[in-house]
Amino acid sequence: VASSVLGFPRIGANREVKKAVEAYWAGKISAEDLTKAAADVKKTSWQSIKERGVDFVPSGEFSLYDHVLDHSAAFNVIPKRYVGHGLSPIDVYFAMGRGRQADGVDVPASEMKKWFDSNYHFVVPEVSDDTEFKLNFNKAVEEYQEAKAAGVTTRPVVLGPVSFLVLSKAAKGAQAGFQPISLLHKLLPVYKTLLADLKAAGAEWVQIDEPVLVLDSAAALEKEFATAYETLEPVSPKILLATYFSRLDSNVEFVAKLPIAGLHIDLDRAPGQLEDVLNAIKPTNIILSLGVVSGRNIWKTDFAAAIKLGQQAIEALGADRVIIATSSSLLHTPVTLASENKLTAEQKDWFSFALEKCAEVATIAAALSGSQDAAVAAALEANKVSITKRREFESTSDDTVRKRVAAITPDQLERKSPFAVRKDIQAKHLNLPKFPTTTIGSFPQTKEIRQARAKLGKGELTPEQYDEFIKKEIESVVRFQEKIGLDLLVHGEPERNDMVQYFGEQLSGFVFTQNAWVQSYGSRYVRPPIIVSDVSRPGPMTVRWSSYAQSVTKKPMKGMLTGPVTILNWSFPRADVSRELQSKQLALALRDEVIDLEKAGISAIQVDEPAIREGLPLRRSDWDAYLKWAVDSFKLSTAGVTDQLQTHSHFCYSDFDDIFPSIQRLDADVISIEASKADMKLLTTFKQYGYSNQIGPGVYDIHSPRVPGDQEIKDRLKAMLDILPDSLLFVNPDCGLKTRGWKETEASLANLVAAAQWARQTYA
Ligand code: THG
Ligand code: ZN
Repeated sequence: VASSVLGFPRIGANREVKKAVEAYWAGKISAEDLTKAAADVKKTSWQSIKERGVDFVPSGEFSLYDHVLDHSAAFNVIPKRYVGHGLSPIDVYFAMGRGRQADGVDVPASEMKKWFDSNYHFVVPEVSDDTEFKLNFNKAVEEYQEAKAAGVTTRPVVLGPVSFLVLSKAAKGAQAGFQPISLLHKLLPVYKTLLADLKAAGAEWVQIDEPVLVLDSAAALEKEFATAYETLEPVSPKILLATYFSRLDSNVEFVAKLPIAGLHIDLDRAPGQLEDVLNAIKPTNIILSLGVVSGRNIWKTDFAAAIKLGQQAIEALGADRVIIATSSSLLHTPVTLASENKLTAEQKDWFSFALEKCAEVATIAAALSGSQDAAVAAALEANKVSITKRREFESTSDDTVRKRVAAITPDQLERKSPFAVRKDIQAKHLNLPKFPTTTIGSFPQTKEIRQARAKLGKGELTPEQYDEFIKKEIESVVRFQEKIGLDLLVHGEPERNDMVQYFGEQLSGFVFTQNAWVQSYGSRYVRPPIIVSDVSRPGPMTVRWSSYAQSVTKKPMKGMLTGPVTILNWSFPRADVSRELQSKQLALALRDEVIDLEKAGISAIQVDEPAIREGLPLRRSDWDAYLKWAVDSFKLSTAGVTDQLQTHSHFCYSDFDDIFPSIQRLDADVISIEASKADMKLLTTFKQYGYSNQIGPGVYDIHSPRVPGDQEIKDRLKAMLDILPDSLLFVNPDCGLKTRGWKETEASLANLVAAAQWARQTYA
């Protein structure tokens, strides 16, 4: 039984790659320096994976920005707007990822989308009938050779042609109704060259990722898969077809007929699929790679449970047809537990990060191979002890919280009166003008704010000094908003780092890491908190800051919270209880916070749920169950207030078509959405569904430093009012302002306020 890892984090144990990439952008290091920094990290990763006893070490999945973008650049899928500026290939690559505004070049970034149900974003390829695929470079071969020179023979990884096209979108100007997958026959010759070169370079195997195989939509792509793999197999190294994040379901029927040498399935997310898959591939020669070590979570693998699955596969297929693997790439886990110095020994014993997971697959494979090695026996024994201790810890629960969740009643999910009644009560109470202006919550996180937080961490500022600093920041943000003329104010969130981290730190049931960075997009990383036990709120989390902010102004102040579903999605969740239970516990903690905010005199509260869409299961048959508890959790957290309190929510990703009825069911008094990019199509959807509550479609895009002109904002408002009733419209930017500078924030918001004033006169 062999062992295998599907992919590895790119950042480097000390964030070397992130730092080098950002230094390159800042003009501080050369392209050669960047290549060298990346080469060092790759070499260390390959060697460390191999040292832990892994048979199939991945290469080629490393990236300076995003692996989907790497494929687009390699296949010449480069939108015209990036061409002809005289940029070097690496600068064209980065321009596609993050846009470029310098030396007379002004091109926006390509669209990013969430990678399946993860918090990782990929850069969406843009294709049309005009796309001229060619192989600009062969990263798979280059990194195979690079690893070989470092003494490691790897199994290169490429994203499969069907997934590449399914994840692509039609380029601007493509014919109406154009489907990217229609380009398969044009793209396959490029893959043929890529794979033939890989074989010529000596690669025995190649891992071809086709994650779209776990989607319902793949059922209609049987022909495309057959064409692709019948074309590629004759020239390719042996193909391991990798699927992950969900189950194959009936797609396994046609997958088993493909000319592939191996198939990888995710048994972390979908252990129930093993039997079906075994039955389907038993009559073939296909080797099965069992994804038993989670690539999405950080809990130590229960070896006994994994070995059981392995044995089941061995019984059906024989030991030489079974591989033990990570469930997906380890991209979604932090590099190593060795960098954590603040976790207790007990906590450290619960977890396993990427490097530790490499040792896990090797040990499980060795055990299944009948190894008599003393080190393997010791590792098995140690795992048994760790898992037993963790189970003991997990069996302790917070009875108060458990009972409270069990006692949730339907009336706790509903506001006292329907929206139509609440709306008038709130209008009187808040005294907001028509077309009220507001912002999404955060204001620029300046260098001074980040420095103050760092100083607090190092003990260079006392908590009292830090509090004074934050109060001053809040007061100045309030004065700024009054001066600009905004109606519903916010405190600006200077006290928060990452919002999920901020709330996790104030709740019990979470633990924190120092270095457990996970890539979100490009050079941006997050450090997800880890939920380890029942969640509760030891005390108010935001009341102090919100009520201070309210105390320095007569205008209404909006309280700012992150919703239960988003906190859950952007944390590493427990694996011993359901996501539903964790979400409800978070919801109760937030419910108490919302009630306390109202008691403290706050009259509007925003509970953000930007991750509600990304948490949607990949298989449609699982949607209803998720949406039920996700929406209920939001309602539970927000419905404990009086009718006069105005609840808000915000969604960063406007991909709502699938979940529209659930957005309505949230029953937030006001929602703000990212509509500035998606044009007006989204609003038409809202109208079609008859959305009845108030709505603030972003009137400008905050993801760019560009200042929108006031006429531009007026035009947007006009277009919105063609679709939505004027009594329901709020005026706001499309997301929080924390990544922006003050200068453009001031100019943009001034134009926003002017446009709202114009609308009040025009639509009086
Ligand atoms: N929090 C979390 N996940 C998220 C977002 C978030 N996922 C989606 C979206 N927002 C991603 N956006 C960002 C934006 C900025 C950063 C990360 C994700 C960022 N990170 C800093 C960096 O990489 O340098 C580190 C921040 C820190 O010090 O904590 O700027 O808002 N959980
Ligand atoms: Zn947002």
